[in-house]
Amino acid sequence: MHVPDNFLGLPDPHGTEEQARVVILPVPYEATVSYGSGTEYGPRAIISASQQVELYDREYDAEPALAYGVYTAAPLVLPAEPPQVMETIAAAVENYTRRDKLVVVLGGEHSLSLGVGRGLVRALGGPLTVVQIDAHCDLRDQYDDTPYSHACVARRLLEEPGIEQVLQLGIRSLCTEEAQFARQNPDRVRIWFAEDVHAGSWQAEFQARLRGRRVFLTLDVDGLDPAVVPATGTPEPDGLSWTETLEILRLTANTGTVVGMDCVELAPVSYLHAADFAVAKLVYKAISYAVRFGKQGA
Ligand SMILES: [Mn+2]
Repeated sequence: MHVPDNFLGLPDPHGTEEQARVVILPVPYEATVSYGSGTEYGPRAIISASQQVELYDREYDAEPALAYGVYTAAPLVLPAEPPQVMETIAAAVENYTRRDKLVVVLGGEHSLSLGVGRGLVRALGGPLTVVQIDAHCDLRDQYDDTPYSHACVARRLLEEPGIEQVLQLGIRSLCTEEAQFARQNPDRVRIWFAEDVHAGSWQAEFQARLRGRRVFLTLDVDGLDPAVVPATGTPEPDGLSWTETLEILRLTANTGTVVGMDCVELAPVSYLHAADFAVAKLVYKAISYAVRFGKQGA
């Protein structure tokens, strides 16, 4: 059987731009990777793997994607310099968001989230809360002599007009500068380390900080345990389980309003296709939560 080459392999009209509530925007951007490379092949690997994901979701006893529709756009063509890259991403995200689409950017390295957040604020205005699943805080002011490094993206987002706060979950690794910055800016940065999530002690304050807020969800796949997603540039031991990650995504979407998201830092390896598949399935779950599939008004 011929499978259409889009996210989830959706047949028409569920995969058409006109019908779809959701737009998958591949952004194969890689410029400042510091350890393992290959994130530019992430979008292609996620889309290919997604064609093996069952449309039927046991949690809903339904095929959610057929109800809301998912259009897969062509990969974004990017200029050379990071400031222009961010503007190109922001323009595309703004355009789809203004047309009432939920944009899901597939990366690529994490620095591209600056463009995504900027585009969302331009389309919707502020304030916007960033929910970041990640092994790393990405709060450095500079890294490898550039402010556009993947290691700085949360710091850059906090400098954007309209970005109110960043809530980080799954963190295992940070530097002195990042620890100090977080300590000095408690209203704008809240970190829940992986062990906080394991202990189940994060939900009450997380919901309090999120309730009634609009959310940009940025999902760095290294936030998950490398047993689930081994194919990523800067892996860290421990991490969020599959179940914990789904709980975070579910609570985020049910407490705030997810207005856009990205999924970054998959660096596919041919014999580690379990990683591609896990990420594809995770993106599908995150979308169904974000559009509040099956809930009143959805
Ligand atoms: Mn990151």
